[in-house]
Amino acid sequence: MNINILGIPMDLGAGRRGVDMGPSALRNARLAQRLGELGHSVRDLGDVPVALPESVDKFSGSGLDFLSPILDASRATVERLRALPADIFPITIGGDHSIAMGTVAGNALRGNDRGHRMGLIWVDAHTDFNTPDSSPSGNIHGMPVAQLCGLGNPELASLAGDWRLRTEDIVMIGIRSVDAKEAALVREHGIRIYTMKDVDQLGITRIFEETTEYLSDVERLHVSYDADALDPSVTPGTGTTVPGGLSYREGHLLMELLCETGRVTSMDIVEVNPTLDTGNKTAEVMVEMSASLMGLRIM
Ligand code: 4U7
Ligand code: MN
Ligand code: MN
Ligand code: MN
Repeated sequence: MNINILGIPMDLGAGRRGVDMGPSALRNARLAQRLGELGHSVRDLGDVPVALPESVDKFSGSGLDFLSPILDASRATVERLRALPADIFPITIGGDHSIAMGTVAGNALRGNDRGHRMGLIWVDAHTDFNTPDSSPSGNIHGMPVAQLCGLGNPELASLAGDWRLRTEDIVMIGIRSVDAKEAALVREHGIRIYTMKDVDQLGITRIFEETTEYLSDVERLHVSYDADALDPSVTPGTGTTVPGGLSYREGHLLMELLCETGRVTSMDIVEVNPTLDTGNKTAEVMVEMSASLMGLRIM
């Protein structure tokens, strides 16, 4: 496969600094080489420009912290991705999870200006379905999925023009922290969610089977993998850890099974923050997760 890596060194959407170093940490953990060893042809496209928080006015956008520079970086992400040929598998590396507004929109528009029907598998401790009104923190990395569905801020909602992610094309896995108003929104919009309780009760295999069946009609499939989906003992280097996450094997198994379907067309790796890590452990684990999705087999 032809894989293109695109870095988005964004920390404007998160409450703490350091996640902008995620792309460096993942490159340092040999992401491109690891995928190359699996037989893929890998090209690194470098980084999308992202403003430094020190160099911009935090309140320049209407009401949301760092709205203007996040819009700029998201629009640049959409343009980079939509220009890629259809046979490319993009791996976008963050950066905080606000980058998914641009990555999902850009991948949806790739090869079709009106946008493909896109399935989204959101692997995360959080549902990231806040709107500016529901958010307790005001941090945009807690809002990308709602924004992609057209809720919340109208500028962030129209990164792909009129294209919208359909609420019935989303599956979330690993969930264990949802804010009160956010929970009401997620229920109202009928998002398919597998909490950690479901992971314990059903197991990843059953969840995988239900997920692929549920998303059987979509044209493209994007996996957005937040490092905090995994247990903090596995991925300590991330800003919003929540105990009781996916085990190392559960995280891998989900990627291995998704790989076998041959249906996944793009992926994000997000929320790796080397300033909070033990060595470069979190980036190394996330590189292995992406290798599993791209065909790594035990034997
Ligand atoms: B991440 C939070 F309030 N829900 O909105 C919020 F708990 O991309 C956390 O999943 C969001 O890491 C976490 O700020 C965003 C909070
Ligand atoms: Mn997230
Ligand atoms: Mn999260
Ligand atoms: Mn986080």
